Amino acid sequence: MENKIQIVFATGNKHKVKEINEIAQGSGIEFILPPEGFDPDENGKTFAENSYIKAKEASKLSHNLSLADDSGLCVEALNGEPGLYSARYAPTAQERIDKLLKNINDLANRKAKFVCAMTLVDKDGNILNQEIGECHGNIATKQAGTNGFGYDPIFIPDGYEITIAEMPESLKNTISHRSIALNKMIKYIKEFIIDR
Ligand code: ITT
Repeated sequence: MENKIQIVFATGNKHKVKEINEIAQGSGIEFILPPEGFDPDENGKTFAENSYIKAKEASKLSHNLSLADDSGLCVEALNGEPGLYSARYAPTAQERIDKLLKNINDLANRKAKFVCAMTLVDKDGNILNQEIGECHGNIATKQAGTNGFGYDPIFIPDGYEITIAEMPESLKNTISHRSIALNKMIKYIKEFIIDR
């Protein structure tokens, strides 16, 4: 059996862990949830800063290499909103979608991007590497599909005519902001940690 190295993935969002383990298949890395009590104060001013806050908190609890992602949807016509506040834009996932569709209602410019910043820290919380991934597209006029999570039902990536929630998850995982950032991070982990 393949001997995998384990890295804590500092999140409370189970969809993210599922996605990153699918993206990381064959890399020799397994991402595991942080220990109980993981509850970081995400008060950073950028995606990168928040990903560092989460990774550092997970390394403090687990004494293990830890990776975190902070991500969100930035809508051009709404000055980048909900952006850093994507998870806190409204109380539930459906209310967040409804609010975004209402706010963008009659705006012609529907351009948007998903952004994912990742930070990898060592067992003492020192930053080893940071990466960014972006996925550009447009906000749909109405929601469609049930795959994925969050704003996937209203985001149509460039080059496609369906929302991410209408795609098989295997396709999302080849084009998403998270897969772009993670593939760069995996390259770093292989070169500087596994093959060192
Ligand atoms: P953790 O902080 O515990 O990792 P979270 O869901 O709160 O979990 P973020 O603070 O990074 O994560 O917020 C990201 C939000 O942005 C997330 O809740 C979704 O609403 C949205 N989002 C991020 N990536 C997404 C994706 O791949 N598809 C759809 N929505 C996404």
